[in-house]
Amino acid sequence: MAATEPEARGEKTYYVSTPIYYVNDAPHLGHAYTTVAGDVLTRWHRQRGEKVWYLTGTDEHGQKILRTAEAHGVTPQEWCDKLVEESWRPLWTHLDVANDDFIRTTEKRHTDRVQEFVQDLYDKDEIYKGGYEGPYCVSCEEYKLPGDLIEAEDGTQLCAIHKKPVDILQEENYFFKLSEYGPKLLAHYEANPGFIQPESARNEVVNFVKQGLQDLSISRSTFDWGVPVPWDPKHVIYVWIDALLNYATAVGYGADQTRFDATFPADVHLVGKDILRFHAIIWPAMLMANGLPLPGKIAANGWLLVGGEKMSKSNLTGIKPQDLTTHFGVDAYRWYFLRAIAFGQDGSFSWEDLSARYTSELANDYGNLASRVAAMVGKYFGGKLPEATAGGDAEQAVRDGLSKAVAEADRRIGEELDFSGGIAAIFDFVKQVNGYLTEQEPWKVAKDTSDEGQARLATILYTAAESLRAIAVLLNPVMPDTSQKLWDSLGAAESLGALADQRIADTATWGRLPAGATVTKGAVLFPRLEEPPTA
Ligand code: ME8
Repeated sequence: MAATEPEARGEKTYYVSTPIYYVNDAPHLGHAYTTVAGDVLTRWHRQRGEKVWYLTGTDEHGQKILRTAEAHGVTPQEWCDKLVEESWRPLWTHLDVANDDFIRTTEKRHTDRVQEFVQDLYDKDEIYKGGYEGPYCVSCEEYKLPGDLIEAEDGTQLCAIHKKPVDILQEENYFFKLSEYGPKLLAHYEANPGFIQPESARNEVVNFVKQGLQDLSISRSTFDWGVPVPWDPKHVIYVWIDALLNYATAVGYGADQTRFDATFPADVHLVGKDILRFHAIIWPAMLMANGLPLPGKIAANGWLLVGGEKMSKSNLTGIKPQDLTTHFGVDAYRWYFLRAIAFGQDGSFSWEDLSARYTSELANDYGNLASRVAAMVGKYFGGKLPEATAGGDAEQAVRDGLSKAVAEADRRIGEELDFSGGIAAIFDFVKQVNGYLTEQEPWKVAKDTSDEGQARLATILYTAAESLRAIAVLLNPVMPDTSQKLWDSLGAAESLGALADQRIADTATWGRLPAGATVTKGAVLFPRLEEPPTA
């Protein structure tokens, strides 16, 4: 463990959030993509020795949920309780997601504070009563602008995202003076170039704000499934205002000031492109209006596409993560989407690509390296890691390769949220170690029974095992179960302690595994794939 705990050093908690998902249906690959990315990011920062808070949860109010519950003949609360307990929480457990909290917007700890926040805005004259008529997409839970609509062949106006007809709503609502925040938001984007990631998302937001913002309707009076407006309970608070506030209420807003100050604002809000404007425009404006600090970064991931279309709950291309984990295992699943798709870009998923990468990179490159080294330490040294010499150029090249991989993975994953680049850097090192073994041919050196020959064999196998020690640590945020198996097979816990306590900064320090460590063959990391199920 680090000498001083992060709390004692007075450091701000590294706080990462996922969107809180609508519970109108069960989660699909798209939701899991964002949530696993956040899990890898937070696990990485934990291994840096930082204090971390990882928040996810569910968005349970609004018309979309209400209509779904009605269609199923249950109350919205009953519907949400069932979906959360039967589908959402179990999936995150299944995928090894180590979230620190799970907030539901129907919880009192949330609803009370949402009312306080909105009341504060009202008292500060940031909210007024007015009327509005316009096209509304229930799937987005959003009034649409003309540019957000497409026309069906029969002339019906459709939401461009959901391809579903919009409703024309006319309501007397409360409005937040969003239009006043355009210049302040633009100044913030300008002063903080990393605030919106990637660049394309940033440009989209900047252009949108430059066109001028309209005030935002923040209440609804035609249904009551929501948080009542405190000064006028015939209205409920617009589901998006309610939802965005989860990022504050979950970490003690209005309830535990010490905790709030140590955690808020989020360092990274992970979101999909669809909800970028809510997070990069409305949320910062709400915070500015109430004098609260703004988040560090809004990072938008691209779409997972199936057959060229965005995968979604409503268009029935939603594939369940469990369909894949049953076949490929949880770790390969976690690894695949981050490895194969540049974060921030759209990416197509295919069974064939996952299968091919599983076999070549996980089973052949990584799994075989681990099993070969364990087998050779077993065969030639009775399963005790031998004492090594410093070796020569070949060993120096491996040590240099490791230093490079650690620095690059730390920068890319820990700072830039470039998961595919960071994982590629680690796998380049895996390839390098494989290449080292192929060149050094320890199985041939083993035949030389002289002291020199045996010393050389010891050095080669130590170099490979020590490299695997580092690989286990570096891949732990991505594939925790596999890393644990490898850690156990290297006998590392006894000498180095728990895998979760290993620091990224120490990873490149050579010689940590002590001679004499017990190396066992352990479980096969990536078993050969079964034939794919036929449809
Ligand atoms: O928007 N590819 O919830 P939601 C990649 N409740 N990511 C995807 C995806 C896909 N095909 N489909 C979904 C909401 N996602 C609101 C959020 S936050 C205060 C309120 C991911 O259930 C992506 O992160 O519709 C997207 O933004 C989120 O799921 C939308 O989830």
